[in-house]
Amino acid sequence: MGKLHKATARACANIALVKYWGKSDEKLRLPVNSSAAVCLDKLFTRTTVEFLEEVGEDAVEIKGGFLSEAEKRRVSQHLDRVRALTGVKKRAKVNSENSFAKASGLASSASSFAALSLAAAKAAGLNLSEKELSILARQGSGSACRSIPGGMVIWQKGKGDSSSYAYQIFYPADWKLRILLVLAENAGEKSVSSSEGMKRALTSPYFALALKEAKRNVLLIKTALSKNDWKLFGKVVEDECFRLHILAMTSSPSIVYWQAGTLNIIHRLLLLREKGIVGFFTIDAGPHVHVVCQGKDVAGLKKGLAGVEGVERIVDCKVGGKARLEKKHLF
Ligand code: 2P0
Repeated sequence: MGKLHKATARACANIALVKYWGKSDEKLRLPVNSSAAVCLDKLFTRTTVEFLEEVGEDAVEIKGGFLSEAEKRRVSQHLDRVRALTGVKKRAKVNSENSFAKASGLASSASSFAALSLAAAKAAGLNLSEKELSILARQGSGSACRSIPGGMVIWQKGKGDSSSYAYQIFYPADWKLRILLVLAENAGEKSVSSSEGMKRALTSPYFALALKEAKRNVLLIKTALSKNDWKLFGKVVEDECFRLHILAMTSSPSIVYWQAGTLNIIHRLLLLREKGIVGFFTIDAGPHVHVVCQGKDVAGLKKGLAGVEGVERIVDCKVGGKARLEKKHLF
């Protein structure tokens, strides 16, 4: 066991290009299919962890936010995983801050559990490899495993706990990839959590077909990246967006994550595309639209999307880096 000390980590959120929407093992958070994602530099979480001398309850806080008892318990359970790896019995103090609002489909659990995993492992004196960290983060929240390597990533489904993790993959540099996060109005806190949504996905009559499509789309996106095929890349991204939302809408009870603004944004993007301004849409478990585009189209897209009804604001992201330790602590 290494020396205990205070540690702070920072991790980016990520937006799925091939979606994770169903588990084969809920406890270990093993997915039914491999997925792909890209990390977002403007959306990140910073977390400080310190294992204190005394025993008792963990003290978990989020700056400028509120955590329910269930959320605090989920953090404690994650700290238990780190304690089990090290033999550390002490309770921890955890402080976190997000660069963005929690929930409403902004993938805060991905950046949160990635930052928590790195900070807690370091604070407990563990030096884990990127793969080991990705596995640990996955156990806390599935999509968090993709925030560990950073960049463009594949989360391979694997055959079990030790082979289900994310790794970085190449994407063509000449795309100068950007992600415009177009925030839709009336988001609020999302009504159905991703974990619940994934359970319900199994009730959709289209589940088996959707799973087959997901497997095909992972292969197709790898092909698009290796062959520098932007059009194919975009086709897969949008097909995957619809795949998730078809599953959600046809679950029992059904889930509709979209708001009026969501559909307005899609239609405007299709119109702009006809004029040669290309941005591909993808939507997570919320109403906001992530527009994946090349650097050359950013100005045209921002201008074209600005006046759309139901749009709150646009966050212009570059591809985010890997989870890393920071010297400045939150307490
Ligand atoms: C994804 N989402 O691939 C999909 C698409 C949201 C929509 O992964 O239950 O918070 O903690 O493993 O990782 C969000 O789900 O779910 C998610 P848990 P998680 O990004």
